Amino acid sequence: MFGGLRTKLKYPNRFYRPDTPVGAAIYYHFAKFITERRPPPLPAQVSIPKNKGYIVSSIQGIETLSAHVEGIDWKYNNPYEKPFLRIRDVPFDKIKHLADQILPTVSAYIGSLPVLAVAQVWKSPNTEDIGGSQRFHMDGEDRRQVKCFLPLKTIDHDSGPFCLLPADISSRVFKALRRDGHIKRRNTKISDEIMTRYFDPSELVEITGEPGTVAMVDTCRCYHFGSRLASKSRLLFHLHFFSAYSMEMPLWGRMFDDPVYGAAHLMFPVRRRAERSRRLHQKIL
Ligand SMILES: O=C(O)CCC(=O)C(=O)O
Ligand SMILES: [Fe+2]
Repeated sequence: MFGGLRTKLKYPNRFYRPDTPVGAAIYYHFAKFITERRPPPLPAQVSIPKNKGYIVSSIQGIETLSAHVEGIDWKYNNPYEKPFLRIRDVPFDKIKHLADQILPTVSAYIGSLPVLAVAQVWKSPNTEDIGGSQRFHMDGEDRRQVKCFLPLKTIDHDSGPFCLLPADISSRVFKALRRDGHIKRRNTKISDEIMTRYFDPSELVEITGEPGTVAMVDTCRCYHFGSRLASKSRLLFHLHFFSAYSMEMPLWGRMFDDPVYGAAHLMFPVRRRAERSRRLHQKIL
């Protein structure tokens, strides 16, 4: 019984998640204040503009994943999967060379050491319209986070691409939606019928590209959707980073018992959490 209470206090977001930009910022600074402080992040060559909340850049070495991806058995459906978005974890040693290239950018943007929450291959058949993340929403894990999308085969307009509204536009839309009583939280899914009243079609950004492209997107600050009905399927590699002060992280009791990753980045799997969620990659980078 006390074990359960202790876990809840460690992960307060399990009973209350402050899912507004202000609420998320307050939580972030609180968690930062009570957890250990770390050296500032390394300077990055590619930076994500704060006002836009996303950038599309290039990356080396994605082809090293080909053999792994070809070997994936997509038949088995695990309970965490959505029918319109099939997900398979990739072992960390197979993706370290990709994480290495992305890390300085993510770290500079988030403003703390990032945690790699997942490294996965995503396959979207784009044959079903179910809802969920196929509708406009923002994510609720943190004040800022970065999701990286790396095409494993060409993604174009007809592959159900990930689409976003830049952070400045999303902020304007969020305030207007809240003012008009449509939503209270960032993560609420919104129909196109309502959403399209609040932005101009020219403001929507479609994330397309060849293998070798990487889109880094703050999904907590940019409205987005993906895997919608389309004539082609979509295959990509996905890396998800949040801050060390994310609501997904324990407030205390972290286990710093694993090797140091890179010069300024500490890595530790938060084992109990990782085991519980079956996310094997949760490391502080
Ligand atoms: O299927 C997609 O591209 C959307 C996924 C999504 O909402 C997310 O990664 O947060
Ligand atoms: Fe999302």
